[in-house]
Amino acid sequence: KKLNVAVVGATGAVGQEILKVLAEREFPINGLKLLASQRSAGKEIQYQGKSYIVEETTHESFQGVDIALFAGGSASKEFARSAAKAGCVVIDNSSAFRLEPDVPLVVPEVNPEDVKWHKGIIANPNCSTIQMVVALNPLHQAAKIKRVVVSTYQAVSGAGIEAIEELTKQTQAVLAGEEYPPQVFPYPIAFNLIPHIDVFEDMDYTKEEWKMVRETKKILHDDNIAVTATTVRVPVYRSHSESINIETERKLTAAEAREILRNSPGIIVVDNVQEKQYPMPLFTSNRDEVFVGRIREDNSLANGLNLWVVADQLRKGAATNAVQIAELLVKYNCI
Ligand code: 11C
Repeated sequence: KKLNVAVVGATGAVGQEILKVLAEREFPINGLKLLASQRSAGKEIQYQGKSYIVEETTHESFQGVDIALFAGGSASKEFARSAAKAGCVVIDNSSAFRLEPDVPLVVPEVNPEDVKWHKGIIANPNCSTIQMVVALNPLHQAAKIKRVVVSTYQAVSGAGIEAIEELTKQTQAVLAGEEYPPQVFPYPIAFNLIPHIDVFEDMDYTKEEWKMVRETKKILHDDNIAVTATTVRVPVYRSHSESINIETERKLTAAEAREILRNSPGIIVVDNVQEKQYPMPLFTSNRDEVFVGRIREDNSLANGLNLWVVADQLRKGAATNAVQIAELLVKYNCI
């Protein structure tokens, strides 16, 4: 069966990637509607050789739509509930509904069955959470993770198209000895790191850090996993990297962990230090898999492991995960 699909936020960094992934995976589309804010309405976008005009999103946009993929941002709060009421299934990439009890939060490699109990909205987790849980779930199943300590190195494209331009122009300006005042980020990102993503909340953690804590528990169905995070913006265009330390109930050797991860869905292990092989953001972009390397036993802990996890956050962290959820809806016949 072919479906009527809407993409909300079609002109943004994630929206553009959603269109690419839908085409690549040959998602069965009957009609395609491209929606965005008033500012982007009227723009022309090509999809599989056909030209589409972007329309302004309204509460009436979703009549006759089977699946609406929301790229994220403020449109979700405004339109997702009314889209669901109009009878379509919303796959939402914003943070608005992720922790709502009536909204499944799904990573297809981890908790695919959760799509079955949707009530009109399914949430796509935060990008840095997705790549972490893809890597952690197989280890959690094998040895039960008690605690996670994660530090992220997040690419500028996580903050949208304007942020990509800010990194380029600011780098050029610095090299030319000129000033380029920050607009998207609170400080210059060129030749710098900023340990601050999104707004500060409880206990001086950022919202991005709390997302990693709370979303991980919901996706893994385990409120007992202790998670603490430090999230950092780095001058990289694309692909988030994460240094992850875990403590498990049962001891896992590095060799065992490597073997488990090699046999798990959506993961590529790149871990041969003799040959200088480890994942890096420059080489994981435009890929759908989560890359894991630097797998080592924690020398300071009886049952601890260190991992280095890198993935294209616009693809697996957003667009690909959302399209995989759409594929699950088709597979489980729950549209
Ligand atoms: C970033 N993780 O890299 C953010 C972007 O909750 O979906 C994604 C925000 C979200 O800036």
